[in-house]
This record gives sequence, structure tokens and C-alpha cells, in this order.
Amino acid sequence: MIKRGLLIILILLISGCSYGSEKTTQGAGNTITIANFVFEPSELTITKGTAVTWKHNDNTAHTIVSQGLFESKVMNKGDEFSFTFDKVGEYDYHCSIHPSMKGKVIVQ
Ligand SMILES: [Cu+2]
Repeated sequence: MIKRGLLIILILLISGCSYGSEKTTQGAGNTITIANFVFEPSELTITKGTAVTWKHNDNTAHTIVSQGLFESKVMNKGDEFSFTFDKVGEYDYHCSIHPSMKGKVIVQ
């Protein structure tokens, strides 16, 4: 009786864990918000093949430029920009209007 109970608890724990991690990889964690002249988070680590979405939530127009990789249009509040990172590496990007605005995406 006790053994069977333990087994059921173990199965519940294992299935609960795998369900949890699945949610994490598919859910949040690949969105960067632009607000108050800051990319948040300024450094984001993702796995290869993940699409990152920048959400503009500032009263000032901004762009997202990674030299030789991508360049967004001039974005205003409510705009979004997405890019899928297919290669492992570290990618610096910045706002071409405000060069002090910088961020980094680390692809593993
Ligand atoms: Cu800017």
C-alpha cells in the first residue's frame, strides 16, 4: 500500500515537472520591452531557433538594429518587432536614434 502510494506521488511529481518546464520554454522569456529609453531585459538568453519579440511601450520612437543581422523600422508605442535567432552566438543591438540604448541577445 505504501509503495503504491509513493509510486503515484512520484508519477505526479514527474509529470508535473515536465509539464512545468514545457510551459516555461514556450511562454514568456523571449519578449523584450522598450520603455523609458531602456531595453528590458537588456540581456536575454535564449535557445537557437527562438523568435524574440520587442514590444515598444515608450512615448519616444526607437529602432532596433543589430549590425548585419536585422534592422527594424522606426517604432512607436504599441509596435512590435520580431526576429528569429537561428545561430548560436552573442548579438549586440542598439537603437539607431539613441546610440546609448543597447541590448544583447545570447543564443545557446
Ligand atoms: Cu531610441
